[in-house]
Amino acid sequence: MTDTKLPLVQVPIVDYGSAESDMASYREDGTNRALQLDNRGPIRFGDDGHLHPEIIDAYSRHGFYVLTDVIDQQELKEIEADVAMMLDRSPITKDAEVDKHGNPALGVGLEGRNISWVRPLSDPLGGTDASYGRHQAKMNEPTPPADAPEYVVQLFLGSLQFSDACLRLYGHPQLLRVAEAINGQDFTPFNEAVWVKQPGLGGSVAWHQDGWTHWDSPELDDHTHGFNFMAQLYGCDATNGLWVIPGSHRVGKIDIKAIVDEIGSDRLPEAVPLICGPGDVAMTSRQAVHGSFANTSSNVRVTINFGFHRRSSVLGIRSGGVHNPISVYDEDYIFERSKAIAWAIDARAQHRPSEERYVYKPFNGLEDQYVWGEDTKSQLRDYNLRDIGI
Ligand SMILES: O=C(O)CCC(=O)C(=O)O
Repeated sequence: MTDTKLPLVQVPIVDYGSAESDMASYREDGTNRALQLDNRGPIRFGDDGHLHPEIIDAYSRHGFYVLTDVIDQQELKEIEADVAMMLDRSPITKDAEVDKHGNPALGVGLEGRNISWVRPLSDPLGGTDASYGRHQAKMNEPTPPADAPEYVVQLFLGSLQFSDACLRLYGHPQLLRVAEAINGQDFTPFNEAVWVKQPGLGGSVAWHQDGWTHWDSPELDDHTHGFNFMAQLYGCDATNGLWVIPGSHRVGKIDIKAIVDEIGSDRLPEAVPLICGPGDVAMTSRQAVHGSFANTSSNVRVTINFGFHRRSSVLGIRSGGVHNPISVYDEDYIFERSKAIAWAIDARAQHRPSEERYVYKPFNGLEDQYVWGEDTKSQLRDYNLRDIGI
């Protein structure tokens, strides 16, 4: 079991039953193939200060990259403490208004979506129409342990309003330089979330590609629908982590259901798992086919997700309906939502004064107006109603 300070429900660990031996070989094979790819290593910049072209090239070819050792021990501890607090303050059960201490629960009274629950080891989305039907095929659902709770927390949305540590990570100067290299100096936010895949309980996320707006655009390229950073608190592997089909972000919209029907299982043969240690940060194209299996391992996986877009992919687009209400993403909408980046940079600079501070071009010269503090915190309330989903 991962050494964790998180308040987690303890249950006996179950496996995939009759599919377990196939799952075990699939995991082993996928892990070997993942580790042979040339898409992992520390963040490197060239002499010109730009992200090293080998990283851009490997990310562009595979649709994901594992940036190793990005987050130091101190920052991991701060993130862990905040995630522990968020779990501790979660509603005592789905739909409850109070936490286990009888206090008003985290997220109660907010308008935006903030906590997502799942039945243990289930796949709530595969084969449904949810999110424009992007989760096309149902995943195999192992039988949960007899004493499992009815629902477990799986996802916190709009997480920057709950966690200063996540906000500070969002302002990480080297990660923001990576975002700039992929999406340009005027990159925009997408959304932020914290995934908690609980040991022996966490549900699956059916195979999908994230975007829905630009698949038929003549300008569609490797980076059109943006990417997510996926920072790992404890690391992840083939049992509890995300799987990705390398190169699948380059070939347009894929008929995942047809593949699953043809092979007769959810073990997509070309997919590989993200193999990460604590403090590694994967970046994954939203266009790549990705998904995760139910967590039948004894290790919790906590991923701090935060995504970014190229401005030209979102400016003037009318979209939403998955992460945010349908809206026109005009200059004002994007500026308002991008304030979170400006506050994150300032929060980080105050907390780590000796670190270089990232200069975010759309707010260059406005830094004095976006100072993080107790009074600005309230401005993040429900900020995710303005997520920029495409
Ligand atoms: O982390 C996971 O298991 C799922 C993440 C995912 O599907 C996403 O961020 O789009």
